[in-house]
Amino acid sequence: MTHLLGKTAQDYLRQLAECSESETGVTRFPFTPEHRRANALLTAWMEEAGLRVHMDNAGTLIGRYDAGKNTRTLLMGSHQDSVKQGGAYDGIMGVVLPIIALKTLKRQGKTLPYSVEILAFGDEEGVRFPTALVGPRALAGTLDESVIDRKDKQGHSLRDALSSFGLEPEKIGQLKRRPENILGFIETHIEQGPVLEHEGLPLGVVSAICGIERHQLTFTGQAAHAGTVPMHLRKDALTAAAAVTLEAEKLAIKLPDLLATVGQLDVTPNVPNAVPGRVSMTIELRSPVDEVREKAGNILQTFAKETAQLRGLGCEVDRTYSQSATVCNASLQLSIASAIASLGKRVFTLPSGATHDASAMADLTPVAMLFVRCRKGISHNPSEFASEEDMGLAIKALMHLLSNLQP
Ligand code: HGY
Ligand code: MN
Ligand code: MN
Repeated sequence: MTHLLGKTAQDYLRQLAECSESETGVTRFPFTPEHRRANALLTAWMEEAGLRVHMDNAGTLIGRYDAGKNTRTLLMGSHQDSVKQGGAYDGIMGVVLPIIALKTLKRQGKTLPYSVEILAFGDEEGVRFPTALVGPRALAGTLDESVIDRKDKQGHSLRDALSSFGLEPEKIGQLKRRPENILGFIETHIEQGPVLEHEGLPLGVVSAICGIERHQLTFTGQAAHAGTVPMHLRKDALTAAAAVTLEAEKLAIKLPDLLATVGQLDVTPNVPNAVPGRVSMTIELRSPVDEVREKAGNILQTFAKETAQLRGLGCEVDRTYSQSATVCNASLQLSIASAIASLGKRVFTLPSGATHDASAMADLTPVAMLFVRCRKGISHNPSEFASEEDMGLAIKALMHLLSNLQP
């Protein structure tokens, strides 16, 4: 049975991986034709599991098991989107596994004393638009609606993307849920790191999720001929960006619990024989301690401005996104731990250095996460992999949890 459940999960995830813009790995950005195709598959499977399906105005696909009036609702799920050339499990596996768990319980004739909604959020990765977590923030009532006017690289605003997806962004404010009606949010996710594999365990309980922030920096100098302008007369935007990149690395090595990444550089004109006149770059900072992350963000913004001034460049800095660290709910952690123990597996607890929809959901309701072992700890990469066996066990754990949760 466990094997069959895992096989179904692998089959669903294979089909979803085909909803990708790239041939290598999975590239599925929010509010694109690939997102639409993935939603069509998810809708069919949700309906097969007996769920009533709709999409809310923040682009979250929702499948509801209704236990009747006056019942509270357990929320489950994760995100449908991927990074560029990412894997087939990050996010979407956390939508697929609870669907299969509910479908199996239905087949067994089991009913639950509370309602359940499975959520497939549109945009967790924040790769297309310089914002993320719009879906869960809308539910929590924490969405800063000005982010809806942020634009992707092609100049399309999130507002236009939502509208062309058939949604009404002006109604996002109405999505806020009442916490008293919600039992909690359980997110199942591939670990994305090597710890469970190292422990020889298929599943883990997440204790806490790190915080994150992103900055967009733009240096403006002067594009110039690489052979005629002496070094001391240049206004090179890329050397400034390089200085900031190294400073971010230095700071993250010095401060405990800080990770800093410069993952994106857009260089203009980006040719070998011109001094770069303009560079736009991102800095992403993560820490389990919010104060450390916020302090590092301020230090790096100041450093960028000082570097620009010293080099006679223009500099714009913008903290485009931030999400504080989250501690998972103790009682829901225990429910996940008992579900794992019921499978005869050792209970192991670990923190998450990746961020998740659960971080934003924590502003609405208690959250907890079930991690599934990740082959070689590789994620955000086409070779990301979770085995059928491990996913089968995760589905069994979710079924145990659903069957034993007190409303
Ligand atoms: O970037 C992250 O931590 C996550 O995969 N969204
Ligand atoms: Mn990811
Ligand atoms: Mn993810």
